[in-house]
Amino acid sequence: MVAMQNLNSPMSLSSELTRADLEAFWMPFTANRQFKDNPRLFVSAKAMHYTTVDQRQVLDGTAGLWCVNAGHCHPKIVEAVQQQVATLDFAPTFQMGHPAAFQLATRLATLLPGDLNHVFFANSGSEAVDSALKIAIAYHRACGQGTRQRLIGRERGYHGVGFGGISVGGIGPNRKFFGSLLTGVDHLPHTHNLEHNAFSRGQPEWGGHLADELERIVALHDASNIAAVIVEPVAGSTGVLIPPKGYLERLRAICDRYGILLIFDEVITGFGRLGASFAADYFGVVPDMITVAKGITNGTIPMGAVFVRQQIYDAFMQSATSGIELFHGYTYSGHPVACAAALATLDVYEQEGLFQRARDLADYWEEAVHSLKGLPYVIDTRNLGLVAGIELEPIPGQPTARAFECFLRCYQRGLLIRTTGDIIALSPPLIIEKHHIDELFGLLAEVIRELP
Ligand code: PXG
Repeated sequence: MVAMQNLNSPMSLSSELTRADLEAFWMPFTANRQFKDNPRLFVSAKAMHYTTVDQRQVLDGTAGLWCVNAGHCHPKIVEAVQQQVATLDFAPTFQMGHPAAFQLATRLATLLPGDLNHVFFANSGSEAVDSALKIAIAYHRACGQGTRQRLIGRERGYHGVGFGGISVGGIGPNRKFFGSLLTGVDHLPHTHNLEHNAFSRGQPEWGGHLADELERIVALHDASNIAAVIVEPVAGSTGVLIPPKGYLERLRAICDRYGILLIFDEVITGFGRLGASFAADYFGVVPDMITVAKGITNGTIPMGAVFVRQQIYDAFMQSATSGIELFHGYTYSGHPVACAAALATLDVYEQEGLFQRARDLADYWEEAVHSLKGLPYVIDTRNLGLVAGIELEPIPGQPTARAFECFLRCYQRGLLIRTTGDIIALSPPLIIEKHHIDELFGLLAEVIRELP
């Protein structure tokens, strides 16, 4: 038995785990062999910090994976989960129900923009996205427009890992290993352009016209064949791509012109990340559906959801002759423990004014982000709400290596960042204080300066 302290890992000193103990878990989106040779393990968390297995504090610059908006182990959420699991551990929502699912949907409806007022529950962002795509196609059929089946995503879009999500998604490696995917999918061009927009503060000036590419796709296929367009209002996973001014408005206008549904995937922008309930509110552009996950339960219990407009729900209720209107759902749709977590999370967001807090801190955050301009290898800094992207010049012939080295060094120095390609993405819990922001960017600047 090889004790972890004998491995080449300064982070595993107090672990009881052996190298062999790490073998069975096939880790998601991870370089398994590399990680297991040099593991990084968290054992607890509180508010803004993780504690590592060797009892070091790590400042959370990423809210876990964009989900812990109210900070870690919030006592009110912990208590709500504990109570619920001891009271009603599970109840089916197929032809049965329990109060918390209805309460949560009603509560969410009050938070939603426009006439989005119905909620379909799933368990992850991926499931929420696949649900939304299925609802879009079935909706048009219910309206007597069953030829509208094509789906339009965007290059560099991330919509989870279901077959629907990777089909409309625009990330090469997420697609190339998995066969023919969904048919009938087109992609808008992405909007990222350093030549025009490097070091933009907030929304970039250049690129609104890229939404007009949708007109080209409509001309090619005819609107009568197109069901929906899905985009992240701010793309997260591919490196914090902020929508150019006017872009989302133009997408909305074109969708309206041709009767195409517009879906915002707000899995990372939902629940306060930009300083408003949803990106739809922040940008003042109301889509026909919104997909969420992550922050809906503060990351505590898995949950995803699709929010739909009144007219979409009505189309199903009016068209079905009788019986089940939508042949879709998950065993855990509206799981009681997830509902309890979400209700408590919404209470905390409201009582602590966290969305407003994010809005109030956004200027301070922006200054801190752009203070990195001029450091070695930094070719772009960008920000919106409490999100930042810092793009590093790749090492020639070794894309991703420089940012990953930065990630490892930050972790060793007590800071959790997230990297994608050669881009650092930051999205802290919304409870972050100014001194944490100073600490975060101070550490990051030091690490970047010391990069080989
Ligand atoms: N849509 C969007 C916009 C997302 O960001 C999903 C769907 C899928 O959610 P699930 O719950 O199925 O994972 C996501 C997930 C990162 C990172 O570092 C982002 C996500 C997941 C893991 C890492 O950017 N987003």
